[in-house]
Amino acid sequence: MNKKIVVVLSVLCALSLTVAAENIQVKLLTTGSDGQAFVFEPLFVKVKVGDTITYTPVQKAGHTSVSILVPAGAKPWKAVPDTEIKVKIEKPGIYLVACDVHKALGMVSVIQADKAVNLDEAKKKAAEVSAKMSLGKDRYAKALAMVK
Ligand SMILES: [Cu+2]
Repeated sequence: MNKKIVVVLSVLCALSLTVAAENIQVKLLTTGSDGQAFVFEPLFVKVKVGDTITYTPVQKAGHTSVSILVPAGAKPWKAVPDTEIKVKIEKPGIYLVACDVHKALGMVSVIQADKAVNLDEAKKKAAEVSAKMSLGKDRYAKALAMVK
């Protein structure tokens, strides 16, 4: 192949990757749209590596998005209470997320980025964390059941 064509194709490829990256919003709510208390909406999000997730505390109650488990090599995060945080997903796998303040009330969420390479580890950790909850004990399991 001609060198110029290779350069043009590489540039087009890089551009299409940039355009394809999405920004997904997850809301932190004291009362969810279905009436459930202390929820992330949606409970489960499937994204691609390179996408960004924005955690927005819509109702203020000290809600804060923190990572409970991230895949190997991914950066953990911890938001300031009642403050939006943008998390760029850079590694494939399962991410377990919780509200630092309302974790015991089952305020949790799960991200799947591309292939669920650490699913077994995530299930184990989710079971440990869920065992200490007083409400919403089944939420991590529900979210992990949506992993494909
Ligand atoms: Cu909260």
